[in-house]
Amino acid sequence: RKRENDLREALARGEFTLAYQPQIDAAANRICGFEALLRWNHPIDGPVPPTDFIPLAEETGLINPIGAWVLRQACVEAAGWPGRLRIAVNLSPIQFRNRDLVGSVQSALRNSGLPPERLELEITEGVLLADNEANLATLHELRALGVRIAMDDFGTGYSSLSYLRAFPFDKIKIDRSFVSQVGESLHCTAIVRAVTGLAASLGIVTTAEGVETAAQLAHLRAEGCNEMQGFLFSRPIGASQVLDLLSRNG
Ligand code: G
Ligand code: G
Ligand code: MN
Ligand code: NA
Repeated sequence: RKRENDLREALARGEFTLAYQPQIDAAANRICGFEALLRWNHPIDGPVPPTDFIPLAEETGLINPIGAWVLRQACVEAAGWPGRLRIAVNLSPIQFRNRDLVGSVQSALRNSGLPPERLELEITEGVLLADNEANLATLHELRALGVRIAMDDFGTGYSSLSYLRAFPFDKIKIDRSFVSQVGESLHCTAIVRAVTGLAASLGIVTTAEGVETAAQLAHLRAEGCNEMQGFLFSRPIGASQVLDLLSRNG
């Protein structure tokens, strides 16, 4: 398929960039980190949405070299940011089948000089599905490097609670589908309350994803959610805009 061949060439042709979306510490009301989001600018078709090309990259195994590039690039860019801002990088479950994952993370840290505690790896439930012992071992190896591990899209899987027993996550990202209706749907509000309460009692930080309105923010604050991410604060922005933003916000 044409798109597949294009994707194969995209890395070498330098068609990928990273966009960064700020994460805000709710108590301090300050940016505490950014999530790196992959962008592909196709030379003819223009920007291709990640929801289109990431599944293709996963099917073809191209997600491994692409994911290694994302780790390197995100760490290099974050190492140039002032202060102790964190950088969150999404990992595909497919990357866990690759024996080089831990090495890729290690070399991204070494080459960039980024302190490991400033790197956060976001994983989805697919990684721990079916009591995957090898993946669990990999998670522990990653943790041993000193990086942080976040559970992404929390609440959308089949047995998210069993994952919390299987691995001591540093952070839970409450899925946008709950956040979008917090304060409007009694069910969503109750779920957000339960997740933030559970996380707090386990010593796990919570981040709300997809915060779009001041009303959502107020409800999430009231429920004790620690960090906010969403269009209310900022869309994902380019690396140079990140530097502008940080120089303005001190
Ligand atoms: O902002 P956005 O449209 O970029 O993200 C769409 C989806 O693509 C999200 O589910 C996000 O987690 C995923 N995604 C974005 N960047 C990466 C990446 O570098 N690696 C992986 N595996 N997924 C990513
Ligand atoms: O799956 P993951 O959470 O990694 O992907 C983040 C995705 O959510 C990206 O596509 C990003 O652009 C998108 N996103 C970030 N903030 C918002 C928001 O406030 N509203 C909506 N609808 N999407 C958002
Ligand atoms: Mn994510
Ligand atoms: Na998510």
